[in-house]
Amino acid sequence: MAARPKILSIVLAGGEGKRLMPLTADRAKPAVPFGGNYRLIDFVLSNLANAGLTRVAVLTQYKSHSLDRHISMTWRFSTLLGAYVTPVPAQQRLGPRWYQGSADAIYQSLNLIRDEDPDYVVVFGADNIYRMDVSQMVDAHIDSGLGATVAGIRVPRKEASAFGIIDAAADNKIKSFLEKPADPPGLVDSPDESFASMGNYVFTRHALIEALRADAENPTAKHDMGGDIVPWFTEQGQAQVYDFQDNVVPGATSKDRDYWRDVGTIDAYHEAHMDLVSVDPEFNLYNSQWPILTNQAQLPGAKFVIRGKAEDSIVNPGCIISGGEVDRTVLGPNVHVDKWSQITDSVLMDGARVGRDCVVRKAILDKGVTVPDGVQIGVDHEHDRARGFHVSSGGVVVIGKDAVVPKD
Ligand code: ADQ
Repeated sequence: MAARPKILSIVLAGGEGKRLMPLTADRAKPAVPFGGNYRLIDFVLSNLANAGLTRVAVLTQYKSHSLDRHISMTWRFSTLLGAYVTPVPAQQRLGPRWYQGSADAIYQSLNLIRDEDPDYVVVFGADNIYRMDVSQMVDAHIDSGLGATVAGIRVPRKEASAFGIIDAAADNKIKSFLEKPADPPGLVDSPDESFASMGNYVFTRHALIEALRADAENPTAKHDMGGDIVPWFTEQGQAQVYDFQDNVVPGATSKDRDYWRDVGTIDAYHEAHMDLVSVDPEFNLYNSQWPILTNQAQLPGAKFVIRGKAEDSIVNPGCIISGGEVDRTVLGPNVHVDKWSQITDSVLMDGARVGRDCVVRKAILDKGVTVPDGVQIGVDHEHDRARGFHVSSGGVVVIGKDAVVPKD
């Protein structure tokens, strides 16, 4: 039997996530809580782990403390089989500079590739919500014999300028790749859609090293995976696309099998939460055949007293709904909602406290936010702005970590 190829996975987790402020005010974007008890990075790490890819380096840079802590407390594989997830902070190994871009992050970490000596390198982003059996993409890469494989998905053309856009031949070979074009081309068979890069790649090791060296020596490069490395492989005729539609994950529903969201903005982040809560959800967190894994706190079950109720909502352990009403909302662990309060279309993170007679509408309350009795949030956006809350273009009100909202 031929030896199995060795694979090292690198997760790019150094993104600043400016558009998610204030949720990223003191944590890296991949550490932003999601879905009540997860962090964004748990989705990619679960996809790798469930696919059997268990040698994983997570490159961190920006405000990485809570990310490092989460990874080291949660992602502990058995070392007996050489499995690991290790956070690798920027170390200035090649001189006194932080990572200039995502490609430079890998270039500055080439020692990891030398040490692990893999045949193939999987490079995935850390900020997306989806399920994917990464091993199927690796197999497609190995079969192609090419240097690079880019995961691709159809997205609405009107949103496509946020992505790398792929034009592929019938045999999946990438003919052109435009990173975030102002006027993205539509697909021939579907002009209102474009074929976007998911920011997930598989490389043959020696080809990746060659591309990173060429990039490091190029004075005009931005040292970006999408902006420089994928176009380099495309020019060499060495890049193919892997269509996400071809990926089959056990237990996926007909609704969520193609689900992939970039939650880079407050509105997208809020919308992705709403995708979790309906009866027949757009994204089903309850697929036990491809579990999304995380670190669960030791807490008692959620409790509902004095006619407190929650509908179309996710309520985590430790919550107490004491007389309040919660609708279309995700409550993280240890949230309390008091009498006569109404919470709708919202996300309340770990430890948030809502007093009596409050209204919270279409809002995101970061960890530990306190809402005193009688306060309204998301009812009058002028008032929300005047109190210093962020209001997104889609009308989502965000209150930063540990804030105590002033009494009206
Ligand atoms: P963006 O998401 O805009 O586009 P980027 O900001 O580079 O690209 O983020 C990609 C990943 O790299 C994220 O997980 C981020 O955390 C991480 N990252 C960013 N800068 C980093 C750094 N200096 N060090 C370490 N990690 C870093 C990319 C592609 C597009 C594609 C979209 C899909 O460039 O082609 O369409 O992802 O979301």
